[in-house]
Amino acid sequence: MSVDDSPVRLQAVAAPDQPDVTPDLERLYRGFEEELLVPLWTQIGDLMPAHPRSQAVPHLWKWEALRKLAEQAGDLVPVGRGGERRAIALANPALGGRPFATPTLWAAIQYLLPGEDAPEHRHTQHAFRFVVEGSGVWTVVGGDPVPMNRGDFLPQAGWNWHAHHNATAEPMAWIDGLDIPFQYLTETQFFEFGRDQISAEERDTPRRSRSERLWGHPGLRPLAAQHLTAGSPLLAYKWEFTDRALADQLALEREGHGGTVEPGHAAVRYTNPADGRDALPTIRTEFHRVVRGADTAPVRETGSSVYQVFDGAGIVTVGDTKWSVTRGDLFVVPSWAPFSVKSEASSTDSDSGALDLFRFSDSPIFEALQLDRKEVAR
Ligand code: GTQ
Ligand code: FE2
Repeated sequence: MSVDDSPVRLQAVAAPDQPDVTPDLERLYRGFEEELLVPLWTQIGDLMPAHPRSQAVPHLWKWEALRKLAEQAGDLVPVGRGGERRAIALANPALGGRPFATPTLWAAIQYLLPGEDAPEHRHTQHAFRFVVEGSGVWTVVGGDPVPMNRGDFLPQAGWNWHAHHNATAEPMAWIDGLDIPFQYLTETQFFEFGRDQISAEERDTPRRSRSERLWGHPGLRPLAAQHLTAGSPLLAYKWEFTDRALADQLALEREGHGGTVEPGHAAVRYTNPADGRDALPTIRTEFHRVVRGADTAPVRETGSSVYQVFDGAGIVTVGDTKWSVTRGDLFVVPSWAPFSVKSEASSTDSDSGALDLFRFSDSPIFEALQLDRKEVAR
């Protein structure tokens, strides 16, 4: 990730721990170049830094700007076979113009007009949807139509067939998160087109998916269910449950029974009800609520995150960068960059009085490889 694509041009340099720059040394370095060899001593600072030095930079995308451009794309760009999705990705300004929010994570706004279908396909990339506003689209995963409403989180592990279907008279926007950059870098991707049209039954618009009816009961595992595929069998985590979990944590804290990660900061992780692990194999997903006036301790972690403001407003600090954020805004926290927030009222918000943040990260990858590290300053 930190190795750039241009061939290495070896420079003999004068430095205290380096040999004198002589014609012999120059010849040695030209010899290395001809044989495509690179000596460690010229690269060690970049290849083996004392701590992660991310190529990605902190960056903020304002929801209003994204939404407006997605609407324009809706007017001008059809959705169909080939392009597959009207999804517009966040491109970190330090990642060479690639559609990568971070070195491992894809984040995009997707937009579907009334009556439109995004055709069926499947891929090894693990994915999710998160809804910050609107409703009316059903994502059909493995033949199961799953409604999408504000606050809902919908994981969809790799290799599941999926299509999206707008069954209402309103356009809808939502965000997608995928591990596209990670699989691009590790060269592990497969992709297949599905049917051009989904069936009439798959165009159903139930209030709850079959997956929720089977797996969506806290602490109750269906005995009949075989769950053999990767990732969560529960295809939607509805807002009412997330909201209640966070409200309960804060109420417990007020009553003196703990429950929060730090004062005024409630948080949950979306987990797989079949095994208690992350809802997706490569992507961790969380929801954080910081009550108005509270701030969080600066944290830095290996691996990168993308956040979306779900509600409220506040000040976000990532390393030396500070932003005012409001509903829908998306921002990136690079590996090992210290991150903290302060929940503050803004002139425009009309909310519950807390800063609500949806977060996704690549932590499961690094936990599996025992490369996870975390420091909390406070
Ligand atoms: O909705 O299936 O943003 O396959 C990128 C790739 C969305 C999707 C994206 C995808 C999808
Ligand atoms: Fe897809």
